[in-house]
Amino acid sequence: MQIRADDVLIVVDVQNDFCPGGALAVPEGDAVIPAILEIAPKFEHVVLTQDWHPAGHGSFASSHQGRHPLETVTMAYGEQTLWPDHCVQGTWGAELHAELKLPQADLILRKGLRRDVDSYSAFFENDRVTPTGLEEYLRERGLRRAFFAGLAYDFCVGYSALDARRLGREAVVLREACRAIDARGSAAAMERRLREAGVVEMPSAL
Ligand code: VGL
Ligand code: ZN
Repeated sequence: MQIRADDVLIVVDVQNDFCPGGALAVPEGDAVIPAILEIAPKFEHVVLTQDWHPAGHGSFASSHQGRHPLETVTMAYGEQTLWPDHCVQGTWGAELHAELKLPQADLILRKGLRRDVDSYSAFFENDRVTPTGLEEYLRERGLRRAFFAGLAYDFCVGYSALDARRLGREAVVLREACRAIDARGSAAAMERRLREAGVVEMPSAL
């Protein structure tokens, strides 16, 4: 696929906590890094996202008495999966992985800042209506097709790509530059949703 000047690569949540040794380690999470470093130079525009929660965030199982990671709770906006404490603002786990050297990136977008609303998608919080500002940013800068890589395929990458389609964008997931948490079949479920939404899946080789 020919990359154009108005394409953007969105690198989702390649942070210490999602890599081996982190609080919410995605299997082989760090394996996305060489793949991303290989494809990023083909893009004129790169945006990085960073899961960035306050301590005591509502998506943490520890914030709900007697509840455990991967259980679900009902929040004001609907069902929310619970996670171990992760990507707490200012901690090592929240830092972008040191090997993800992308100094050319246009923007680092932080999400999940509000205690009572999680944000998987880079575009909207989990209430599906509160914007993160990314759509406005891309529009103002004239960026159109969105390519996705990073962590985790079945959560933040997948929901970001679904929202890009919902916003009328072409969306491409670079599958080999992603890894999944795959809790209870979530990777296969996301693959189906992406296909139904018209998201294109490609290997990372562009
Ligand atoms: C993510 C679960 C909780 C992700 C973030 O980046 O996919 N997953 N927070
Ligand atoms: Zn999170």
